[in-house]
Amino acid sequence: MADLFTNYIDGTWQPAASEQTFTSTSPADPSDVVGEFPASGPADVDRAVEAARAAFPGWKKTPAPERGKILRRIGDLLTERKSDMARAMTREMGKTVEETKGDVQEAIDTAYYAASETRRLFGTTVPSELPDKMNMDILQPVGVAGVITAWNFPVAVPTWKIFPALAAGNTLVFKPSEEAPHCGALLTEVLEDAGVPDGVFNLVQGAGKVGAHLTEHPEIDAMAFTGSSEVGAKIGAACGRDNKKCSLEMGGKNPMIVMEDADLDLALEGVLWGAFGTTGQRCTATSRLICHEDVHDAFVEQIKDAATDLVLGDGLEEGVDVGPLIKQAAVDKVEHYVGVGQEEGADLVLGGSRASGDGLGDGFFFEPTIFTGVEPDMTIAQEEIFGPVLSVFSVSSYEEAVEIANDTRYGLSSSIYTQDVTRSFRAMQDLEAGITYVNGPTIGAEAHMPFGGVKDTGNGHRDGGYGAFEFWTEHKTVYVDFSGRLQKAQMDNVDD
Ligand code: UN1
Repeated sequence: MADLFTNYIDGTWQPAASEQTFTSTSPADPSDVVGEFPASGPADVDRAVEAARAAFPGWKKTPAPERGKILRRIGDLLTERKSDMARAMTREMGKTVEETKGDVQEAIDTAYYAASETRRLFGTTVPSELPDKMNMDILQPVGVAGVITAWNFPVAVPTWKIFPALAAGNTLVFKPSEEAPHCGALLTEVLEDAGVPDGVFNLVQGAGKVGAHLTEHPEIDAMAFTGSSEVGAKIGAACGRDNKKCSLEMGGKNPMIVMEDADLDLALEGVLWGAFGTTGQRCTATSRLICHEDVHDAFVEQIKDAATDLVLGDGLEEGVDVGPLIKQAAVDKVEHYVGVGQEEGADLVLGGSRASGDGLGDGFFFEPTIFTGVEPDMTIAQEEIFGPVLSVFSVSSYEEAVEIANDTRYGLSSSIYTQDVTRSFRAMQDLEAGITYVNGPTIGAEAHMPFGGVKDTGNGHRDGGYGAFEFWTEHKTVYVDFSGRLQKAQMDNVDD
């Protein structure tokens, strides 16, 4: 019998009202059943939102540093449970244990960071234009929020939203990806055990329709989402219609530029990690390599050799570099793009197929794949593949490299390898992306820095660090008049 998991609403673990469930299995071995999870419906969402609404006034009133104490306990518990959680995460979503440990560590860093911010939720005081009057701008929570996240960073990315939101005094309903419900449950247990008050944080498992109902619920004030641009656009449209605050973190087609003066050994390590780490299933994955023609051929050979040596397998096993894709549909999608790449005339120089063989069983493994001769108008140059596929371009100048780098609807991360300080500073300004790495790959976000993208990747908000607090707070402007008389701004004290 598979383990049976429940939702967490108002401090109580409870099944879906319908008592329906869905199954989560391991992508490395689809016959390994992780558990049965509640296939929630509108009734469950309604209960969770009601609980969050009821808990909001008390949580808002709780002094922020008291909220911070709970966040610190969350960080402590995550630290204690890091290894066990990492193994459970790898089992459910596939990336290597080293990576899932990093994922939990990102959550730990975010917990302590958010806790420290609870003593620094600075407002401002500003001189009034009138005498005996004081102006202030104080920060208040937004209210009751929905959080919907993807499965690829099943603990870190939810916490980028949840921890700052809680620190700032918001109450939440969390719907994790239906591909990683166990990870969502484990995170919720940590919050419960750390003493987050009943109703302040609620977990509702299920598929996209749960998210849609949450988004459209009239008692929801804000939505924070990480996932595909298609789903994000729908959430954004619904929030726009209902005047809800909305933060969207979506796709990427992240370029790494390697100039002729780059340290190629360093760039090699970077491109392997950027393109094939997490099996390419990151919104920050290095999916385009834009290489100067002087080093292109030699560098591509180096990448091919090194990528051939990457060990595919169950992420729970020692020595494995690349885990499986998340599900059969992901294999189909990557295969589709490999076919389109070939039809459109790119050269498949490595991989391109589902991997099977020794120790791989029925897992959704895919060979590290490289295309050269990619042109900007090709599909594999433009669309997010979310798999271990690297599209390589050859360019003759920095200007051409930047033009290609920017020629996409997305704008999440970007990178340049060069030893030239002038060129690297130009790239920081020229690359149209929310994040630019110099001499590092397109992945490697730190918890206290804003994270997010421009163009179709986002809608102007940031996760992570102080960027997240800008989303999770509202400005309250306060005027205190101690003159004892009616003073009229714009009319008193103004020369004719
Ligand atoms: C994502 O792919 O959704 O910097 C986030 C990074 C990771 C986060 C990726 N820490 O790439």
